[in-house]
Amino acid sequence: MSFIKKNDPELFDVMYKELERQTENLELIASENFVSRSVLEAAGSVLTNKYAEGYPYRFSRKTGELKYRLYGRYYGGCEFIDKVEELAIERAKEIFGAEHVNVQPHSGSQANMAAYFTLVDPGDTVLSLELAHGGHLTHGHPLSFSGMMYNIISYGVDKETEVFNYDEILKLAKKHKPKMILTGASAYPRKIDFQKFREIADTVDAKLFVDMAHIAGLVATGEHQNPVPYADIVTTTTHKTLRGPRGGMILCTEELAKEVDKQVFPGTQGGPLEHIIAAKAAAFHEALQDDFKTYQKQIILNAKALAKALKDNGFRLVADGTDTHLILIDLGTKDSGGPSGKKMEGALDNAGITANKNTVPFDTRPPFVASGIRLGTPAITTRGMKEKEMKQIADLITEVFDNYKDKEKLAQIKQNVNELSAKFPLYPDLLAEG
Ligand code: DSN
Repeated sequence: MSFIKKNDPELFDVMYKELERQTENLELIASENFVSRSVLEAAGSVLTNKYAEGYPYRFSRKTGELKYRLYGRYYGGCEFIDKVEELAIERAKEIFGAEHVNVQPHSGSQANMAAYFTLVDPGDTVLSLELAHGGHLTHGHPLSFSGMMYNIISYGVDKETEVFNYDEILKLAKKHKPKMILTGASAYPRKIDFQKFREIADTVDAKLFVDMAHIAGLVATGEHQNPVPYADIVTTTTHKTLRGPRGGMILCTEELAKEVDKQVFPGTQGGPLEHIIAAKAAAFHEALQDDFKTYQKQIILNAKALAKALKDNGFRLVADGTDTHLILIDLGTKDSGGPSGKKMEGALDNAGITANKNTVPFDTRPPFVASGIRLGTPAITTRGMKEKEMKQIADLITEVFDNYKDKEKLAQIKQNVNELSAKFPLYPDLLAEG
């Protein structure tokens, strides 16, 4: 950041403070991660200068076949940009075994919008996961385009087990006859059976759309069932377990390729962010290496170890634990006397532990207060932490819970948090530039 430091100290100051925050704190937000220097370099490269509306390929008018470099761009000078985007596409296809990939969505929400536009028409019925049971805004929240444009019928988790009851989802599908079924979650700690969802979709002749944003890294290395063989369209972000830059991506069948591409550009976006697409290519290269498998395995080992230690310390976990990267602590209702999700998030922040409040299934509090805390292990696993540190982190979280009103105590806990973080250096050369 030496140029910003020299030319714009005001901006440098806050950027450097954010670097310190990421370095010193414990990052437990389940959807965040720390990218490699290669990904950072690509995201901060001259590729940001280039307009490249269109694609590095065109569908042949005669056969419909997709061909690379047939002047699918609306601007000149795209010969190297084309190669960058091809690399990202081909690597993503190899990782997930997809017939067609669009790497241009600027975000997960935009990828989801293009998927809806491809598969359903305004007013159509969509069976989708309830936000309070782990779904995402774009899965049908009334204030999102998805809730505004479609007739959303929500399914949730079973009240007893807090996991999906596929028989109940089938019943809902038979009753409402949706044109599309959507699954994938932002706060569901257990594995999802995409094959079962396909069977349900086939029973009612619906399309299946899977948003695998949270688990894409686990899917990439076989730690979670791959939705690609089962879904008509799969979307993902690239910055969560997949550990790439902030962005989105769509994977689909050859049959839907043309329509998906049309709905991304010009349907919902203009010029692609080619520097981010280069960073996606860099991350996909990393995802194809052997050590990425080790990393994804450790994410789950860490999540299981953290879940066990939290349970041993007396916390109740939604769905009784995890088999992914994510844990949802139920802090109890207002009457049980503990902090709300909002208060616990604030107390954790004061202790240098970053996490987010989250509703739990059948929550009695509104989403901005919530009764849960969502935790995830992708970022701390990237730092090199293992099962031993998970026990320490569970104890630190427990101390915060027990002292959530005591600012002084929280400041003391923060010192222990910072000591633990310091043992696992992050971006040391960037820090040295300060
Ligand atoms: N905001 C994301 C998350 O934290 O899960 C969802 O895309």
